[in-house]
Amino acid sequence: MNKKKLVFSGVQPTGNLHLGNYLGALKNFVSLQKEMNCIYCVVDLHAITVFQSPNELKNNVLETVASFLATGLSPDKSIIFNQSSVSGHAELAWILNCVSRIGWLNRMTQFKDKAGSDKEKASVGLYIYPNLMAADILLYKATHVPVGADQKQHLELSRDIAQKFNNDFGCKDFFPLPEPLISKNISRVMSLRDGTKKMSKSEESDYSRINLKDSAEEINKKIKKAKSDSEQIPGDLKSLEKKPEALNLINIYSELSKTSLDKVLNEMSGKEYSFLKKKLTDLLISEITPVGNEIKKLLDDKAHLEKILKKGKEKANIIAEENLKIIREKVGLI
Ligand code: AQP
Repeated sequence: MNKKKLVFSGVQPTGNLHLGNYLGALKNFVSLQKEMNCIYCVVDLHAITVFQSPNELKNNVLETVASFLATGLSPDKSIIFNQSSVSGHAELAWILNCVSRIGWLNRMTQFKDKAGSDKEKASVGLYIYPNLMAADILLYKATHVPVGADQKQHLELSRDIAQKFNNDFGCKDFFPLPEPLISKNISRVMSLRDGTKKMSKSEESDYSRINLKDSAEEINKKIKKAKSDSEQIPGDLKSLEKKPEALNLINIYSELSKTSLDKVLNEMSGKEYSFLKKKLTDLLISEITPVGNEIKKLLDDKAHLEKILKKGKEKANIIAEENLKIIREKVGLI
């Protein structure tokens, strides 16, 4: 195991995890735990930047842990815990709020997307969310962060914050500049209804996404209803690029079948989208439904999930406190 490299990533407990979270993040998490020390966090403090019903939030935290385990994360190999249980995240976030610049946050596109047209009514937490994300990563001095492409901008901000901290406090190389690990093939899974928007938990229509807990019947229905194209499948990528929903289906198929995009287009060229949809449905059912069944099984034993969080919290807290002690000294806090 490479001890120098440390992976950190988080997932918000904001509802059912979906195919985007699975292909963009979770699958990467699992393969990384074989090679590096990894810390995976259920980021509940991020979730509350948009109002969450308290009871639902508690359940969603446990469901996110169950999803981690069902996709193959192991508490013996990785540290698995929830963000609010290690108070160092909030403490470092405050310090970094004072390092990060308003101009930097003003450029964050996720805030613009999530706050919508009435930005005055968005929570302050939603605005400074990227500073908390920087704190999550830097608290452990993580070197690598597996994320979907949607988080690339936030990660660049984390690097800027790390660099400014190192400069401001005269401690070159204290915080490593974290590297994003973004899946090369499919970094952004798009909505099944609108190929220009990413697949998301908070999108109103359940038909826009494949949830990890969807039954075979639901997957079948959603793929049948997914927007595609009335023309036949083209043989070249250029023509597909003008049809984002069709391209999204092909991309998902290519990823799940572990076949290059060129090969898939060769195979599918001239065929109707119904042909692709049938094959994609079969692949999704065989890969996703076992994960969903495992999540449901794990949720039957909530005490076990809570125990995993508690153990993870203890391990995470040791690293966090060790680093925070030095950070406080560097900033001049007694
Ligand atoms: N559509 C996606 N394609 C690829 N990767 C994705 N991720 C999320 N959606 C896609 C990646 O999954 C990890 C966890 O994301 P998150 O749940 O913490 O937050 P998010 O990116 O805001 O995801 P959602 O589904 O859109 O949640 P809501 O609707 O609650 O905001 C991240 O690594 C993310 O990149």
